[in-house]
Amino acid sequence: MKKIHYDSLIYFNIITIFPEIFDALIRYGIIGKAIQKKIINITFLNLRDFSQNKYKSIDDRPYGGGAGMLMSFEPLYLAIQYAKSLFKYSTVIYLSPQGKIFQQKDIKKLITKKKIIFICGRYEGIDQRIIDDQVDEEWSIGDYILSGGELAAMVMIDAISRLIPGVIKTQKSIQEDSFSNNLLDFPHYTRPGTIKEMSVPNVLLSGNHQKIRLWRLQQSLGQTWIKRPDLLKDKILSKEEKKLLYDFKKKNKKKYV
Ligand code: 21W
Repeated sequence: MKKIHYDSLIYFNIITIFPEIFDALIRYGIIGKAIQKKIINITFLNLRDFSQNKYKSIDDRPYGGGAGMLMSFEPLYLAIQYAKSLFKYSTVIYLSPQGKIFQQKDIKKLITKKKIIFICGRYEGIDQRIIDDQVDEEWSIGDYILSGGELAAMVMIDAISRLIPGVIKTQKSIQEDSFSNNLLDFPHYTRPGTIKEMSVPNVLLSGNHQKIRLWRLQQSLGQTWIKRPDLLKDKILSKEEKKLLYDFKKKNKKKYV
């Protein structure tokens, strides 16, 4: 095997009370491989190690009262300072339901950052003064309630890492990924050719690559129109794409209109 050197190394530093949760991300699959290959680097700071009291507590009561706890100010502040000293010129990201919703198009900008510190909140969140004074960007992964920021950090790290050269084998599979062209994927088929009287579309067996390309593009446009019409609203279609979608709609009129 040829060894290739990538200098596009990106450093993710994660501040969390549950570093073990990240085993799911760092031990398996594409991200696990990328860490082994040293294309990406992930380190953890366990917030409990920064607790100054004898109980090692990392939660505290909110001023103003009410249900639920907050993360203690001091350990979190100390952890951030330590992370910043280890990884100079880092971007500090706080994962929270109040953040901007993370989308594929946001990765372009995030990938230019060489060092990112993720703060994973637990309980009801963190002191606002840390957000105001220490956090550069606040991100959410969607409108649903999670138990903390760890899953969100894993989602962002996974999505960002996939676009780093060398993490995924071929640039082609990145290009062909759903969302890179703002369309849903086309249907895929593998062996057997026929099962329970369901057969693979003939065009895929034709060997005619131009025809196959057009069929797949038409399916992508059609499936997007059926399942995610919101994605088509912002998309400018070429003449060819307009025709393909028009024909798809005509063929599927009875089924969907
Ligand atoms: C969820 C903490 C809800 C606090 C209104 C006023 C990080 C997350 C998280 C969490 C609340 C992300 C309330 C999508 C997420 C995260 C923990 C607030 C009561 N509501 N992206 N008070 N969803 N969530 N709960 O939950 O840390 S990124």
